[in-house]
Amino acid sequence: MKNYEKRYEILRGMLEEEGINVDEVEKKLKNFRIETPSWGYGDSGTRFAVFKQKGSARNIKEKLQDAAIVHKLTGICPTVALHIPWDMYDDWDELLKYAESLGVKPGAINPNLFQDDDYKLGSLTHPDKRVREKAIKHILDCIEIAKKLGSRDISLWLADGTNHPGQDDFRFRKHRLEESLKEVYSHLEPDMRLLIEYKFFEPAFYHTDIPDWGTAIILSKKLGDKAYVLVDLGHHPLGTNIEQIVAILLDEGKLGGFHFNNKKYADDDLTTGSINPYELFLIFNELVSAEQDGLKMDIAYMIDESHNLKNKIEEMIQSVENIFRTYAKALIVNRKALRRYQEEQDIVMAENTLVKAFETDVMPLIYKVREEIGVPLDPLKAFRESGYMEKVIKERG
Ligand code: LRH
Ligand code: MN
Ligand code: MN
Repeated sequence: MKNYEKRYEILRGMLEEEGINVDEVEKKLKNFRIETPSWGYGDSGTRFAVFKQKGSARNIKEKLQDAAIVHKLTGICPTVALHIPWDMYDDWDELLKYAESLGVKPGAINPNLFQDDDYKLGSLTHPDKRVREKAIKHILDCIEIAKKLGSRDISLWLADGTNHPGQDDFRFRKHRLEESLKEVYSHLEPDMRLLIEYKFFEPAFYHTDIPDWGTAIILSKKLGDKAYVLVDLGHHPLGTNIEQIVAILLDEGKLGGFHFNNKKYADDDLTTGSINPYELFLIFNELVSAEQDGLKMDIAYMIDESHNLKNKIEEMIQSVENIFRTYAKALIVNRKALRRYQEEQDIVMAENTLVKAFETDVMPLIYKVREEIGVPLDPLKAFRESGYMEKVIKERG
């Protein structure tokens, strides 16, 4: 890897032969940013147990420290999503300064409307107005926190739903949701955005109030220009064509962001790209294609994972690597050839054009970019050699 130059020259030559502007690809890679989640650095678990790891972050400051080392080693993760009240703090100005001193900043603010007994039957959709008002108030508090921290996005996921047919009225709940969201939306600052995250099941097992992208886009269209849809890769039924959803949302100008992770069965929150890397590639293929076609888009690329077995910081770096590498692969798709094969209805060659990019080893491009932005060529190795984990295990006990 140290002498990657030869591999780089060969790859560059091959890509240029295909008419791909390698300087442009490298520029795009340098500008790419991924947000990591505070909750990915703390101890988490399954429904059955929480597994504690030595040295894992115990509070928001320690989570920011871990996010900062990920950014230092990768160069592309300068912001950290916060979850409120998990990351509640009494002096936001001080926290912001602390984050900046580490070289990172708070990113999306995620209101938590799923861990209070009051929300057993719903939050923004709850039959009781008093509970709905409490949920709205929590989101408004989050908007205030976002203002203090300079965060633009409020990322909203609701656990609302029912477990039993007949438990509540679908349409009434929809009306309550629309009314509550309207109230929240009216408090956004002009440059703020509301990202509406859908999920088809869990924790409710009969119906969920925002089960899919269709419901999320209807809500965001009714609300207005500051409301967008957030796609969490783990939130679909098995077999769903996520890349098509991405394409439709892009075409409608309503894709606001991603929660990256990977699933095998349910909302598994596993390492991004670890179970179905080709799906991740096809998603990025839609993003790059839309961008090259000049579509207006402003997308928050965020990771939403809980790391239970692997070392949390290592799994975060691994996820960032997988996302970055997959983006690079999508950037080298020969789009002119693809379009031509589509027009000629040459299905085999059209498909092979995608597969060729997916199977190309793009690491030399990534090494080049890393060298130029001054980060280690191999962030995971650098992390293991840094002594960071040993240090925090001592400090955090
Ligand atoms: C729900 C979800 C949502 C939450 C996060 C912790 O499954 O994806 O984004 O905020 O997990
Ligand atoms: Mn999510
Ligand atoms: Mn999830």
